[in-house]
Amino acid sequence: MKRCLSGIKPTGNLTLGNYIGALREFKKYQDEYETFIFIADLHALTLPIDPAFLRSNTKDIVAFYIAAGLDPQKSTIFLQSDVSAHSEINTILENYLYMGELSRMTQFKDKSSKMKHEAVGLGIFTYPVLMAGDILLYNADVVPVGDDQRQHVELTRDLVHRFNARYNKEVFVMPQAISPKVGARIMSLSEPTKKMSKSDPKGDIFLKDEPNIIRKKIMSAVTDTGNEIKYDPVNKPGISNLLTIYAALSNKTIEEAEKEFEGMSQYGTFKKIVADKVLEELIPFKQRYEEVLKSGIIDQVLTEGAKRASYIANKTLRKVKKTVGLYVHD
Ligand code: AQP
Repeated sequence: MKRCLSGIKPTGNLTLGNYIGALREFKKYQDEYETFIFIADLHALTLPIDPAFLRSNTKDIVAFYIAAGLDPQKSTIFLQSDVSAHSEINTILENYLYMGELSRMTQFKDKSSKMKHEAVGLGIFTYPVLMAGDILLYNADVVPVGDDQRQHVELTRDLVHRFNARYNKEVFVMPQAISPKVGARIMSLSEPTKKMSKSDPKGDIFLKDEPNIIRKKIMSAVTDTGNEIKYDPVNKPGISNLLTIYAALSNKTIEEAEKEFEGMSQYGTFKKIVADKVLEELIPFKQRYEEVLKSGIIDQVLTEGAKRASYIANKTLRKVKKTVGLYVHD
């Protein structure tokens, strides 16, 4: 059976972007692939974060995974920090990626440009190495991600070519990034030329927001001065973003969604329909999330998940150690 792996880092409250670009997609794979979905908690340390928030947000994400339809019997749900092989393989793989390529990563450039040079942690620079290890430990064939993470999966592919060629054998499986056709990059509602992001929240819809807040945010989303509901990300980024959200949640193409609003000349009416669609999806989702939290199953899911994930990850780690010449003994 082919493998699927993905994760979310608990850096902030999850957004509608995380939901449409990633979370909502995961359950589609669990019947066809052996699926590993983790909480990238070590990655969350790459930016300053309050320890109590990190802990509670980690639990929240497990509950969100289950609420989004991941079945812990079918999918392995685990914490990155519970599987020490992630840190171990990171130490090895650091030697196979280069400073030049890491410094060209968009996420590193974006995040580090907002910090004082002296305060840019090493972890944010080497983030793609840890992420490559996450993927390669499980020999993942497919990696469902939103647009912003595709570059890191591409770098992992470069690493696989480099590593397998150096040792002249297929040590690692070549992973493939897959993103939803509609909604791989949801933009901020207040600055629709910027990605909706959980660690830099501007114009975000949070999955934990109350329905009245979500409606208010959508009704006050930035749009342009025209009145046509048309997909035109350059000239109408706000309307295009709302149209994308609507299309993604309705399982429609952008063209189908556009057709639905043909002739409508009131942005207010359009926004109300988008808000209804978002709430139709998020209200029951949040109820399921609350039920999961109440059910008290989270620790058990993570304990089981860590066992299953460690077994696979340690097997790969052992193979990698042998390949590079480390002395592996029983
Ligand atoms: N705006 C978005 N639209 C579509 N997909 C998105 N994703 C993130 N933002 C959007 C996808 O969500 C998954 C989890 O993301 P992550 O935790 O690995 O962090 P990220 O990609 O860096 O996303 P954020 O929310 O912007 O987090 P921070 O602010 O911590 O960096 C990924 O598959 C991502 O593509």
